[in-house]
Amino acid sequence: APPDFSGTWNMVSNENFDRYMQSLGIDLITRNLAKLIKPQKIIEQSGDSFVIRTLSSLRNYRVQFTLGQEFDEDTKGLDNRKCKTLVTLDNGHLICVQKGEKKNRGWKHWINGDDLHLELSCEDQVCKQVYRRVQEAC
Ligand code: 1AG
Repeated sequence: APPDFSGTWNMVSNENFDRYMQSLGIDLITRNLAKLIKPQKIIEQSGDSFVIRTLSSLRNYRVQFTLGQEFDEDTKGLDNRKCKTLVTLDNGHLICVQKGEKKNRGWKHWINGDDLHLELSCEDQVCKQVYRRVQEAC
């Protein structure tokens, strides 16, 4: 059965985020603030439909999509670019391609045990993040 990404996830590690942000043209002051924060992901999945919210003290970001349906993404509050974005599910991996000004841009999410993995790519940079599931009270 395909994984259910739904839940609340807290960042536990973040590798090469600075160079990923550099490849998106994020200024030094913003990068230095962004490096310090540990965002939370809140994912709501129902069938092929997803809402992913990335929450932090610095910025919040929300994206909503249906698997296999390209949409217009505006990375408002991040690098403020427009992309034609497509997300598909391949062997348990959510694969996102963000077509636009930046080459080789996209991300991948997958689950391993209680960990949600995220690889963010832009040009020749790959940022690797891990989030851990927040257990809900019963
Ligand atoms: C995302 O995750 C959004 C994740 O698409 C944002 C990742 C990197 C941010 C890109 C550029 C940085 C620009 C400004 C820095 C300011 C804040 C950094 C903290 C960002 C929190 C919102 C992929 C997927 C679905 O989970 O969106």
